Amino acid sequence: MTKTTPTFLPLTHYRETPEPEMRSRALEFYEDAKRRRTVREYSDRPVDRQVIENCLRTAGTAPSGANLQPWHFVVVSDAAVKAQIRESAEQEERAFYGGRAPQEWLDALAPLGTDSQKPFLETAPILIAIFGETYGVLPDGRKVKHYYVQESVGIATGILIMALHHAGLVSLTHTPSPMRFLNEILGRPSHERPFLLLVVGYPAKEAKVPKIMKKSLKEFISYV
Ligand code: IYR
Repeated sequence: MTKTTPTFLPLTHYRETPEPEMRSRALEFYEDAKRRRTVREYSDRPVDRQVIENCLRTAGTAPSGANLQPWHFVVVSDAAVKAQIRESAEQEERAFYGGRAPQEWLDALAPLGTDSQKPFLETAPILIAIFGETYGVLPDGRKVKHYYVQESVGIATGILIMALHHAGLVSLTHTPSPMRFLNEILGRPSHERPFLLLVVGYPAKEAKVPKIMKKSLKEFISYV
């Protein structure tokens, strides 16, 4: 057992925002966030690697259980690897849409118009496979247990989605199930669990999105 004594630093990076500015910033951020749409039709236009890396740096600022940062992101742009991922994902999706999914689930998905075909897995320039690490491995090989992996990776992924949107890209959270094939294709160890596959790029010229609604505030908050 090793116990590290904490070191504290002054909170020099905090900037106080005057309330009127705070109000406009909050509103402007919301106005921008609500323009974001999940996109399933992609252009093959390449995206700048520096942009992707800065968005990933942003994701890496996420809070996490004991600050252990239990995530790993694989940035896939290789056409052959994307083709392999598409092949495996569509195999699972055919099973899902062809009987594995209960009717209730299929009914819930109906407004999105999805099916087992996932051409975007090849068309989009970038797939980011996001893994949650159940434990970390120190340079000497010792294992360090991770905590709140799902929560931590979920938060990092949410921040990544907003960073990509902020940069001017679109994305799709794709979760073929099961997703273990990602470990094999991408050579990741089995203590890394695939969390989701984020499809990233520019929308196709004629991209369409389903007509769906977000809940209004009063439907999802309450005060005490
Ligand atoms: N993974 C399938 C099904 C699917 C499930 C949910 I929950 C969605 O929000 C969307 C799709 C697919 O990608 O088609």
